[in-house]
Amino acid sequence: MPDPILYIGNKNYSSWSFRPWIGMRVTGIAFEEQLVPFDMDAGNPAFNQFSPTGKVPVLVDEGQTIWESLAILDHVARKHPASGLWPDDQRLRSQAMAMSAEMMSSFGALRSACPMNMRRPRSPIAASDALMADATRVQTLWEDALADSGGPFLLGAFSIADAMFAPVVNRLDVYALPVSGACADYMARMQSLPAWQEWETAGRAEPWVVAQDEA
Ligand SMILES: N[C@@H](CCC(=O)N[C@@H](CS)C(=O)NCC(=O)O)C(=O)O
Repeated sequence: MPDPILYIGNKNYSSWSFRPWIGMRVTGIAFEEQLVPFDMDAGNPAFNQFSPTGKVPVLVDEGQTIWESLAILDHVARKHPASGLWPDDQRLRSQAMAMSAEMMSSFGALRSACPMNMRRPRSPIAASDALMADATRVQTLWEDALADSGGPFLLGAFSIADAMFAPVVNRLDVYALPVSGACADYMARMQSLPAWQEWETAGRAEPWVVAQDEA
């Protein structure tokens, strides 16, 4: 059976693409990568050739097209239970799902004011109350999970929860938002993963600049 194909956008900017990519890479799930760069002016017409929503990421596995980052992670986690992407423990699995669902549905101020940007020089931006509230909630979530699990990742071993929050690690870092010691340590652990380094190095080397994502 051929490896599934993961369609992604620019590594510098595409936060939703980063989530399944790092989840699969860290846990050693094989896939073929197809990077299709953003064409924001034209509304990304190329994405419509493989994506039912016109968005990335998309996974094509055994003829099935799976869209939405969390659905892709769920698909590969169930297919590869030894990956630990979904923790074995029922309690931890529910926590991973709750955290991932909150990531999908929340943090609008953080997401819009601070686009993921792998090559952005670290510098602060004017932070609104809504942005600070999002940054505080994320850190409460991380601190509680790390204290409960003992680390080194949110739920102990690397899981879907870490993959879903990976772009937030970049955002808190490059926009120099205030972070607690426990969160700074967690961010450093994520950023030193070989998979993270591989993605970031490739993102930094990309030639494309998307003006609207340069906050
Ligand atoms: N909820 C979707 C969000 C996907 C998404 O918004 N992807 C962005 C790239 S990070 C995209 O394709 N944008 C292109 C567009 O909206 O035209 C997911 O989790 O996969």
